Amino acid sequence: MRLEANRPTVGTDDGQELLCHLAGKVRRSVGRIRVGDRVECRATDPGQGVIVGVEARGLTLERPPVANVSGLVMVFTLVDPVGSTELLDRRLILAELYGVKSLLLAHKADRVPPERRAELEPWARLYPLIWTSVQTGEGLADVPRRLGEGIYVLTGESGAGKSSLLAALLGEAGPAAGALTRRQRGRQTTRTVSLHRLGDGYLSDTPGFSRLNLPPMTSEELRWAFPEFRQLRCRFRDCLHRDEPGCALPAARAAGSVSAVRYRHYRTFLEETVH
Ligand SMILES: Nc1nc2c(ncn2[C@@H]2O[C@H](COP(=O)(O)OP(=O)(O)OP(=O)(O)O)[C@@H](O)[C@H]2O)c(=O)[nH]1
Ligand SMILES: [Mg+2]
Ligand SMILES: [Zn+2]
Repeated sequence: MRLEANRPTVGTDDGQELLCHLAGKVRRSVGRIRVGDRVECRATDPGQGVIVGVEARGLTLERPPVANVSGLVMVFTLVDPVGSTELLDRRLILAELYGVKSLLLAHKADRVPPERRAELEPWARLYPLIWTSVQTGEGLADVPRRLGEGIYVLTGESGAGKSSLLAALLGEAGPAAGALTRRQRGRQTTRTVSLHRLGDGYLSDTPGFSRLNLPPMTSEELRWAFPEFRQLRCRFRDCLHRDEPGCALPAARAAGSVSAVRYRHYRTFLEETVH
């Protein structure tokens, strides 16, 4: 399913693509249709149809607007542009809160000298991470294997290489088919959301965004969203790992199981939580 100028295109089980309208009763009950929705649709004219029902949704993201999401594929670059690890951690926290999988693609690997790869070690210890490059083809074959079934959403900062990656994964040369792109400041910037078959699942391209506000969450929820904290055995069960007596965090930091940069981000995000 993809949306162009707000008209959904539905891929049918027998491999057709139908440009659809929403039946009035569907519009009234679900409002807008989203990429990733599973719909019942009836062919009308050749290549056209009408959506008469929408299945109950699983996890649905507002931004990007994708329904039935199984996981986030986070494209991160150490060069051109230098990615923000704080933004990466915000995305990882979102995935933890939503209860969906995270896959990290350390992209533009062709531009990263081997000795710099250790910079992403704090994340590689916690989440599956694949070094990828559309220049050399490194890592590309591993991506569909790692994803499996379900709907995955590509996220990452503008210019990180999401559209290029998707095109390479799909074996295409240019921007992904179905993604409406518009030239802006000399490069292709993705404007709309689209869904593409990849291996046993689907992958959606999304416009990059460089700000990300976390949804309102309590400090306990935030603490839980850092998997490396879960095995800490502090004196107090509600320990927030700041300066509490008997906190196991200093020892974990010394032992290297909690990284300095992730901890610094945690303290930043803690200021944004609702108590
Ligand atoms: N060296 C190198 N450059 C790459 C690679 N992948 C993408 N690029 C370049 O990075 C730039 C941005 O790529 P896009 O795919 O448009 O980035 P995007 O993440 O889709 O950006 P938005 O749509 O704005 O969010 C382009 O100039 C690409 O040619 C890579 O593996 N290696
Ligand atoms: Mg793009
Ligand atoms: Zn503690």
